[in-house]
Amino acid sequence: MALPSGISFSSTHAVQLPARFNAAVPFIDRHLAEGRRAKAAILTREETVTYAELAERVNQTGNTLLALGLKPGDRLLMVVKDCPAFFYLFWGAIKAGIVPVPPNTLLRAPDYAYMIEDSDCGLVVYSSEFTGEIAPALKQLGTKAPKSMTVDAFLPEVAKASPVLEARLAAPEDDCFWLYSSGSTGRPKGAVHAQRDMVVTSELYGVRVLGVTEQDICYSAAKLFFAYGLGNGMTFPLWVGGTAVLDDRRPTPETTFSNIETFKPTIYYGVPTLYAAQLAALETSRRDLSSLRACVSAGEALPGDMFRRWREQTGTVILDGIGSTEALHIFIGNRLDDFRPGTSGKPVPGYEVRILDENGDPVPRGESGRLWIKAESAAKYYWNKPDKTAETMVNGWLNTGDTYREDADGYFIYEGRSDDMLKVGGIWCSPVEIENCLVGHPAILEAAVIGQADEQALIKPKAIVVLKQPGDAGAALTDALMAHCKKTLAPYKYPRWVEYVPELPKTATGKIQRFKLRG
Ligand code: 3UK
Repeated sequence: MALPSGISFSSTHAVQLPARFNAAVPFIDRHLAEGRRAKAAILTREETVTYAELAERVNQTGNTLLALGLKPGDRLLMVVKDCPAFFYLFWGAIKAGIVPVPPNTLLRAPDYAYMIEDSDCGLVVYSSEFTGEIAPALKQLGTKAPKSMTVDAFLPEVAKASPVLEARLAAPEDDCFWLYSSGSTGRPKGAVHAQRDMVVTSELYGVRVLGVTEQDICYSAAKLFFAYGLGNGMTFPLWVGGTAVLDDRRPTPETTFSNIETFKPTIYYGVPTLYAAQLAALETSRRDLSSLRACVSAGEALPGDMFRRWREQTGTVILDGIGSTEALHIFIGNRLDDFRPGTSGKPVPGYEVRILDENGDPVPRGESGRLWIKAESAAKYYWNKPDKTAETMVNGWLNTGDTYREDADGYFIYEGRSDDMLKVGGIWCSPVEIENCLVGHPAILEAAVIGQADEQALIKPKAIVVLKQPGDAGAALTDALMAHCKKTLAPYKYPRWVEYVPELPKTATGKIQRFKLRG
């Protein structure tokens, strides 16, 4: 399909955009002029939203946000489940020049209190399911709390608003939306993305690697708040005039297979943990996955064995690719016509990649080093975090924090994080945060958390703890510690194993040496 008018890519895959631009025009409005008014943009178990309806809701939402007092440049924190209102809020804000910030919806009140304050947002809109975490976050902020509304209270206002909204034009490099990214220490960082970034990921990875077209029905088990899900389940289909399938439930083998059977998507996007559970389910029941032309995996490395078992069971390949919140989407990936199981594939055209040693020099091919990338879709900076920005974004290059090696044929092989961060089910997990939670339990003196492979070769947190009373060790305490973490932290962060030890290895300055425990 032709690119939207005024947008082109050079022979080196560099994007050219109009000097005055708003991303909502090519992703939303263009489809009306191109004859897709009656075409389904979104399918859910409850409703179908056409492109005409989507464009109208987006305009009404932009007008509602402006009427609520938000001004261009203000932030909208949207803690919204996967449903059409996510699209309305995200694009309505962007079209009106307001900056949407969709955080992870699995977090806890203190995380939201931090993000509300850090983003200095003018409004919080949240799905009523998350009231239990958002209400205490707002309460904790007292008089500093911004205005807030549930989606249920917001939508009737949208229905009353004018369906006409002029897009607020900006430079392609101007701030457009943020995504929070978490680090091993310290608070989550707001990665600030520009107007042009979604154009770059949708065209370079969506169209040129996956070959997404207007005929595709895209279904992402990874949620929209995740940069991965945002591309898979929203920007890629909207870029080509295709269709997105949304489901607000927690993805399980049952929900994902039943969605594939009902909506017949052509592309399915998952994470390794879910593929492992789906493979286990396929051993006992047959499911009809014949609509799929491709499956994609990201978030953590996909074990080669899972690639082979999935292909045997379903006849489709799983294209593993590495992306990040900062890069917005996948920058090294396998392709339908060029893949190697157990690797992340090859650089996506338009992305430059380098593997460097500790001195910043390129390593010889085959040797491992730190992966740096140069991306036109890269976040410009972290909000309010100049030190983190300077550490991660250097002369237009992005430090991924990953250790990689390039094999003799140019496939990139993931070798682990350069720091202690864990990827659990594709989502960041800070060992320090889990350790702090464990130490909050009355029985615990000290704790260290490391990643350990489960029986599927996927990484899960393991706690190694020193007790105040060594005699307390046992299955009952292990259960209590797991329950304590599930209740205090986002539930996926709880330790799956607890080992009791008399002491932890530490540096002279008292820092726990997690690498010694990894053994
Ligand atoms: C790790 C992988 C091995 C790696 C993401 C696709 O995961 C995404 O973004 P995050 O910011 O995390 C980034 C980090 O996750 N990782 C991601 N994919 C892989 N490691 N193999 C993989 N295939 O440490 C990376 O630095 O949460 C993934 C698209 C958009 C994304 N934001």
